[in-house]
Amino acid sequence: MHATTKQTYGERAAQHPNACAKRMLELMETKKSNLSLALDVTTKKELLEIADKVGPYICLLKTHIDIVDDFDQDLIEQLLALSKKHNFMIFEDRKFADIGNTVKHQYGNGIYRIASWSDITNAHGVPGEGIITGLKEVGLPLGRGLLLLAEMSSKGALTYGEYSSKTIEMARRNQDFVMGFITQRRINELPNEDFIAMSPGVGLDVTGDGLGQQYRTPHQVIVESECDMIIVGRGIYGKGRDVEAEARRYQEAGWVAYEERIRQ
Ligand code: 5BU
Repeated sequence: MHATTKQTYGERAAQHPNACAKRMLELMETKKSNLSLALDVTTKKELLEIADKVGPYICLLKTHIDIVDDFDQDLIEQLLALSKKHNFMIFEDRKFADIGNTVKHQYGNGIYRIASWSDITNAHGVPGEGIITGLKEVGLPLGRGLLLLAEMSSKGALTYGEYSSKTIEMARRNQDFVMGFITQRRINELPNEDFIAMSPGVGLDVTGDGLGQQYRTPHQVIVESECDMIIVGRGIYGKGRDVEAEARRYQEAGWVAYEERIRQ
């Protein structure tokens, strides 16, 4: 077991050198939530309604802003207001994957201006370290944080072995901006390192979605794989589900698993 796995989120926050990671861990501790909602809906109305319902239970709202048909600046303003009302951070799951100069503009410009509102975003290591340098130029002055994609949840993903190890090395060299990983298991940490491990592909009722997604339970993710945060989408807002009841259920499951882990 890694050293940070046994520490509380609060203990880790107190000594974390990365400002965005520190804020994230503090929020998880005070709100008693390691649940992130992956809100993949395609209308502004649904996005805002579900975010308002689930807000009290989550520490992080994960968006795919480019799938919203009626996106406008008002959506961003309302989303930011909800993040203040319910005290959650925002993570645009943009998965940048181009050269430094291009991602810099994709992050800061265009109609979405992601860096202006999203606390956290993420990137693939495929293009090499320039992708971090480019994103950092825009994000670091704004106090933003970056996650690298170390491992994906989908069947047949190519993110393993040497690819994942090299991604981790890139993160190590950029700890001022890289705050953690999207991963299926906690990454081996060196002493004095603390990367937040966030894991998508979480569900309590089904094991897949017929399109390659693979689900594990909060217990598998938090206790067995030693990740810090569960990212749950359709398990909460899928067809016929009581959104609020499901959010509460996943928050509890994630927190119970975390308490079991730090007691070990
Ligand atoms: P779901 O409805 O719980 O399956 O949604 C999972 C979300 O996490 C969805 O927004 C994906 O884009 C995202 N995701 C993922 O499922 N697997 C990964 O490896 C990565 C992101 Br990276």
